[in-house]
Formats: sequence, structure tokens, C-alpha cells
Amino acid sequence: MTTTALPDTDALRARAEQALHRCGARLPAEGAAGHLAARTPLTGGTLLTLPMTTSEDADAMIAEARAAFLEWRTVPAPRRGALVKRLGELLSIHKEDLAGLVTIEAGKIHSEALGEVQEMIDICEFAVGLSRQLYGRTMASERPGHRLSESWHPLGVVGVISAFNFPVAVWSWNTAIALVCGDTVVWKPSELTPLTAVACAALLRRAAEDTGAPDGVHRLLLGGRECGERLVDDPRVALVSATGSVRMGREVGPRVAARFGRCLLELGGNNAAVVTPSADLDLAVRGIVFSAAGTAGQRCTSLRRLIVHEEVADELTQRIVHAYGQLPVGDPFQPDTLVGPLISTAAYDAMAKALETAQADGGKVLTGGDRQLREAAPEAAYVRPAVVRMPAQTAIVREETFAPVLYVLTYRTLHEAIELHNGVPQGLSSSIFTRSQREAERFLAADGSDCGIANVNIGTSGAEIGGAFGGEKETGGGRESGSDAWRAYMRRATNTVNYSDDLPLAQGVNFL
Ligand code: UN1
Repeated sequence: MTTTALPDTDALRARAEQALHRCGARLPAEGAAGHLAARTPLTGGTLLTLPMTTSEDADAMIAEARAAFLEWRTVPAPRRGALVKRLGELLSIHKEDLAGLVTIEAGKIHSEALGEVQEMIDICEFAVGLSRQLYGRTMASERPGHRLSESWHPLGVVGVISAFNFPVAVWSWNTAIALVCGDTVVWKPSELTPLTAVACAALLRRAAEDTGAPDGVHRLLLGGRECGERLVDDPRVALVSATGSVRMGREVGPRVAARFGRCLLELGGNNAAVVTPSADLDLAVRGIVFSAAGTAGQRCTSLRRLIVHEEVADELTQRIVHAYGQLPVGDPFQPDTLVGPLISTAAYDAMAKALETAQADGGKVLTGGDRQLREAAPEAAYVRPAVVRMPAQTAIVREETFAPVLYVLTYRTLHEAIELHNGVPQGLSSSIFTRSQREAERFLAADGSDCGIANVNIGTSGAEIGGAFGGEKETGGGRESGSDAWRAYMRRATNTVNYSDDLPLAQGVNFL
């Protein structure tokens, strides 16, 4: 199913400008470092051009963030929470504006765009609560008259590098937590989504004004790779939190490590769901279709592999193929649309290439893969999500293709399913659909799923902010968002205090 009409670029530009204006965003003045074209994947057209941050400006912004840190780190954490509380309020007020910008720039359907803004509001609430709970431990000292404890202190400037697919939520997970932890933030958003970034930065600036926080708590760098490299190589940036491809992570990780900076990496996923014979198939179909075709397959957590028991494989694949046939592809602003455009025609080319390779490996495309609305928008990339039955987990299945391709593999024993599941380089999200507690627990056990996220009877995507988010292996090992992920944004000091008149040495050592 395809919706027919698409909005035109001029109408989208007007809508984006109005949203930016309401958020209080002023577009940066002309600069010398070249221009960044803000494009929309809805039509492939250019909305606006923005000046890129020059190297000198980036340097000054990092210095401003560092200077603000020196002040901000001494503000009591619950008072730092007031800034994030105000940010959360402003995000709620401008929810529609921001969601509109997310749809225009990232192509998300409206309800997913609203969900992304809700994720920002949720993390602000979480961070405000956290601002009164940055707990350290007290340990039992082995020496009389001594107290042993740990304190958590602000870390420094946090460099946030984010991707197009969650243009604002990932920024907010990092920024809301970093701010209550006493850090300041310099953000390098994806060059594909600069307008949503400008809008968020304006709201945070207003929150800082309203709550008396230093203006330098947040700075925005607009540009490409060079801007990201500034953050990676600058010793004033204490933590680099980067979301993107494994290729990007392979460069960022060693460069930050070379200067002994800290890194938090959120890289690719190749997420799978195991479906056992006892699964509730109605529920499984819904969970699978949302995770695999939702966001046009462009989440890190998108479902890319289905590992299904051979007894239920035919029935399940037929039902998925049927459900895919009902998915309206088209203008993401239309309330009925469930699949918006891919971010670019290059993303479609990568998808087409993956499908070709899969077929050469003996795979059978059961549905989808064909481009839609090509005449209406030749520069855009609308596509029907694809399902491919594979004879084996070949090299292409082990790769992450950032597009809606779901590979179906079959298994006989749960052991075999888990081997297939873990037999890829990435380790972000995973799930099992089953009614058997034994199977579910087996999947969640130490020798079960090797991912950072392991679910039962829900899909791989759509994680809540309350849990720590991230994954293992080539996914990079970082954790963001909820639980105790805040610790990555602080430094720990171990404190031993002697309140006795004596000086007993640890381990019973005698000296002097
Ligand atoms: C990402 O795809 O980069 O779990 C983040 C999810 C979202 C976040 C995904 N809450 O799908």
C-alpha cells in the first residue's frame, strides 16, 4: 500500500521555519567555513542552508563549555536539576514543533516523532529525580578509627556525537544526565538533521536563562566529520559519547583512548528475535512487524534477523508477509502512514545491494524491496519493507544494513537458535517469543543472548528510558539513559578518612 500525494519542499520549509521560530531558534549567521544543507527525506529537497561552525568557533565553544563547567560543577546537584526540569517543561510545550521537525528532517511517522520527543521529556524527569540520588557507597574500613567511602564528582565537558535516526532523543539521554551530573555539553548532531538540533539548543538556552544556569552549559557545533574530530581529539573534552556506525566507532575509540579520554560508544546492531513453537504468534507478529518495519528499519535496535523454529516458520512468515502487505508507505505526516522514507537514496541503494547479495546467497525475497513514489519524488527513497527467507546466516545477514530488511532463518534446537543468534559481530538488542519459562530463562541466562538488551515477548526496539541502553561486542560497550548509566558521566573519588590519634597502615605494614 502506498499513499499517493506528498507534501512539497516549500510547504515543509515553511513548516520548519515556523516551528524553529516558535522554539525561539535563531539560525546562525553566515560563516566562513562553508554551508550545511538541511534536507528533507520526504522529497529529497533542500530546506535551508546553515553556516558550518568554523574551527576557531569550535575551539571557542569548547573553551566556553570548559569555563562553564568550572562554575557548574560547584552548583549543588538538586539545583542543577532545576535546569533540566525547565528543559523538560519547554520540551513538553514544544512537543508538536519538535516532532514536526523530526518528521521533516528524519522522515519518521508522526506518532514515532512524538514518541521521540516524549523520550526526551521522560529522560528529563528521570534526570531530575537522579539529581537527588547520585549515591556513593560507604565501605567497611579494615582500620580502626577510619572511614572509607566514595564520592562522585562532575567529570568535565561531554562531547555528544549523535546520528540522524534519533536526532534528538539520544542527545537528551546524554545531555539531561550530564547536566545533573555537573558536566557541560558540546553537541555535534548529524549533519543530516541540523534543524532539530538548532531547535533543541534554543530551548536549552532558554531553560538556562530561566533558571540562572551559566550560558556555556551547552554549545552546538554544526558541520561534518571535522566537527566530530574536534571533540574526539580535544583534551578539554573529558567524555566523548558517540552514536553511529561501527566504522565511526573504530576511529573514535582509539583516538580518544590515545589521549586517555573517556568514550561511550553506541554503534551498530544486528538484532534478532527467536520465535519458539510455543510462542503466541499473534503477539509475535505485532512485535516483529513494529521492530522490523517501524522507523523504516532505521533504528539501531531495528529487528534484522528472525530465528524461527521450523515447525512454525511457514505460518509465521506467511503472517508477517500478510501484515507487510497492509503497511501504508508514504508521507509520514499522513495519520495512516506507517512507513516513511529512508533517509536518502544512498540508503536505498545499500538496501537494494543487500537484497541482491542475499539472493545470490540463495535467499528468497518474500515481499518488499521495491521503491515507491519514484515519480512523485525522484530524490526521495520510499520503499516497501522486505522479508527474505535465507538458507543460512551468510555474510550479508551478519552485516547491519540500515534499512527495512528482515532475514528469516530456521532452527531445530534452542541451542542452535542461540548459536545463530550470537553468531554476529554486533550485540545490541535481542528478544525471544515463547510461552515457556524454561526457554525464556535459557535465553536470558549467562550462556543465552550476548546482547546488552534481551527481551521476552516484545520486539527488539522501543526501549524505555529507565533501563541502561547499549550493547556489547561491535556495538561498543557503552550504556546510556537510565539505571546507573549516569556513572559514566562522573568521576569517582575513593576517600579514606582517619579520625583516630593513631596511624595504622593498611595490610598491617609497619613503617616508622
Ligand atoms: C537508536 O536506534 O539509536 O530502543 C536508539 C529504541 C529507542 C532508541 C533507539 N528507544 O528503539
